Amino acid sequence: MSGARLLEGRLEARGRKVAVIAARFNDFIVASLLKGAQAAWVRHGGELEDLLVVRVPGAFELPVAARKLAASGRYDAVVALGCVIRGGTPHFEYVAGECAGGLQRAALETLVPVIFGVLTVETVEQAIERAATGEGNKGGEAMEAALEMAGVFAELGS
Ligand code: INI
Repeated sequence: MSGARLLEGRLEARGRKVAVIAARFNDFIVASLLKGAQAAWVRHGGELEDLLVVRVPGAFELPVAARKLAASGRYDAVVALGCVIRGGTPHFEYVAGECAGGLQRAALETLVPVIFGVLTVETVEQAIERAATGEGNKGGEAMEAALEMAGVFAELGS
């Protein structure tokens, strides 16, 4: 709509404080998501030394760690990375559902953007596709969502 005031977050890592939490479960996938997130951080001007990476056992533990980091007041955004494969567990609904709901609650309760970089897929093949190097890596997309939200919130102020 013409004339409307538009507020958008720029993809800029300089000066931003971001924490990444990465589940260790399915690490053969999550390690690639983490690489994608780190590459996006650097691509947008960040220094790797300025990025905090926290490891937790599995996707189920991501929300509590996200809540703690977000509530600390030290981060502009938190990125949660994990991988839940339906074929791999009868717990899929519990793990994936609680993880998604818990991450959203962490964001709403703290008003710090918490980004859902968790693959919830049917098969290992789908997970590999979404964690591949380069464009389409969901870890990279999650980092860009974090930077965009951090930028929007910086513009909105407190
Ligand atoms: N954790 C995952 O991150 N992905 C999975 O696919 C998964 N499966 O298959 O169960 C999984 N389970 C572990 C869970 O997240 C917790 O770490 C564990 O239950 C301890 O609380």
